[in-house]
Amino acid sequence: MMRRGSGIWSAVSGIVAAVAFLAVAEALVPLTSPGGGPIVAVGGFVIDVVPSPLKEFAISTFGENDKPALLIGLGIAVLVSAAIAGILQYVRRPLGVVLLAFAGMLSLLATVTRAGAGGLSWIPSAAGTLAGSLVLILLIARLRAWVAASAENVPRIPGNPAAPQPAAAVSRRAFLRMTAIIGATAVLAGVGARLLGAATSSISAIRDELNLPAPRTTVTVPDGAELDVDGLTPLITPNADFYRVDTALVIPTIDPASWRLVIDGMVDRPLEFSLDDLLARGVDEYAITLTCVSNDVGGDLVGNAIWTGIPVRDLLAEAGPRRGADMVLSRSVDGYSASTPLASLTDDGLDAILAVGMNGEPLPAEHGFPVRMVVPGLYGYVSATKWLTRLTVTTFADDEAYWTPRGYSAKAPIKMSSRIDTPRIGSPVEAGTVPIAGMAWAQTVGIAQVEVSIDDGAWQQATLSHPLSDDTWVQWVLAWDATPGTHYITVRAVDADGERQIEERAPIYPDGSTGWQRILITVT
Ligand SMILES: Nc1nc2c(c(=O)[nH]1)N[C@H]1C(S)=C(S)[C@@H](COP(=O)(O)O)O[C@H]1N2
Ligand SMILES: [Mo]
Repeated sequence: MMRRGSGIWSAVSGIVAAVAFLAVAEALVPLTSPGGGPIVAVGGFVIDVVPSPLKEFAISTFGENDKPALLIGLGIAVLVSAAIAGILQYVRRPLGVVLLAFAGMLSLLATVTRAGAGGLSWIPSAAGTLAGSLVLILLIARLRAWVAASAENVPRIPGNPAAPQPAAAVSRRAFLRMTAIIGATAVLAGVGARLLGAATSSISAIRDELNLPAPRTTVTVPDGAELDVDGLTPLITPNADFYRVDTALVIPTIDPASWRLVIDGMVDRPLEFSLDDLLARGVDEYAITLTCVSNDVGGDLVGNAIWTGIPVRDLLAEAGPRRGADMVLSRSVDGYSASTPLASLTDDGLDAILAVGMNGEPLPAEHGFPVRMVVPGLYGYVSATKWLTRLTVTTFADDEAYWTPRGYSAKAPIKMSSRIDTPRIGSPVEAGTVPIAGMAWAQTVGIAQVEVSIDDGAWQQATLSHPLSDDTWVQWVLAWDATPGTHYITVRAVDADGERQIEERAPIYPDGSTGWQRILITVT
């Protein structure tokens, strides 16, 4: 039986109980599970179980904001379930506590099964469940007392029929005061714990202070490598603008002093390296264009950086891969993994590297600090493991990477593509000579030609920038005599082997998109 108002107040009690749960849990996280508490674990769990098409949708809809969007969605789910738990507890004890304990159990499971979870990582969820249940029981008991008191037939004060019944007023005040105190304390404690955690995780300061050795060889951008066209993507993508794609809800923080790389599996000599071990070998610069398999035709999940690193082949040669191995499973501290053909990592002609620097700085945290892999010509998800911690030499038959059971191809070379950066759809241009310009890439092979067609007319040769290397994209430009009206512009590329970019559209799933980009432009 619910009375007017008691529904809302029981929902509020549920929400206050959930806030108490989260505050107690998050306050214990720094002490017990530095890899992340219930929020991070549940979010990570959702990311891992969400079907691939939904994940594609999230990346294409929210882009770089896919993680905040997930957190907001989770937050709404928690609020709604908490309100339901409150109402349930009011209507039928102890159903609300049962629901809360069930949610706590799920968060505990998500926390202890997370990669890198320690022996104490169950504590925040367990303590949170205890605190939340206690708050829920207390608040709902007070609420019931208030409702019961209001229902009692106490004689009204003569002459003032509107004055509340004394017993009801007392129990009402008791409920509201307790709700406010617990709610405020929980919010303060939760926020305080977060701030304290942020202040003590000084990885960004350590990163800023890390001095990489000077590279033995550097990449210089030759004259003519960069075209000067308004609206054209720069040849080298600044770190701040570099696309980011990963499954990490919070960026892993790794202390470079305790970081180790293990090489194991089918090798004669398992090896372990510290960051100093790697840096002492000497570093060189490599220009490599990274591409995400989720990059659709005309998309921007592609970026070009000058990476500082060391060749993977040298390390593998010391470990001595055994006969029969054909894959290296690279693993991140957060449980992510990628399957890279062993041959791509041992090939003398291919600069597969462990990168420690990006455009002259230590790797930014979101791009894999302190060490990630970069392999020219392979999509990021099968090669570019960030926050790298282990290379296991194995076989495609025996092992699979994060995305493989989720339907993506175990092997995925980057498909040649070309893109129009300017003019842009939705931005009309004035009639006259208009530069059409963009980027084209066919990593490891190189781009030989870019062709542009206006209104499906004859293909015209665009002028190419001088390529930095076969592993990077090139810029292209074509002067167009634009006449008023609407026009279609189509672009396609030819690689250095004489292969033409595939015209037929293919979706991202399962191994990358194909198709020529065709845009409609208005000329005024
Ligand atoms: N640890 C980890 N590494 C990862 C991923 C990931 O989810 N986790 N995503 C991969 C994918 S799909 C791509 S495209 C590249 C993107 O690298 P960036 O974020 O530095 O651009 O990282 C790869 N490395
Ligand atoms: Mo990707």
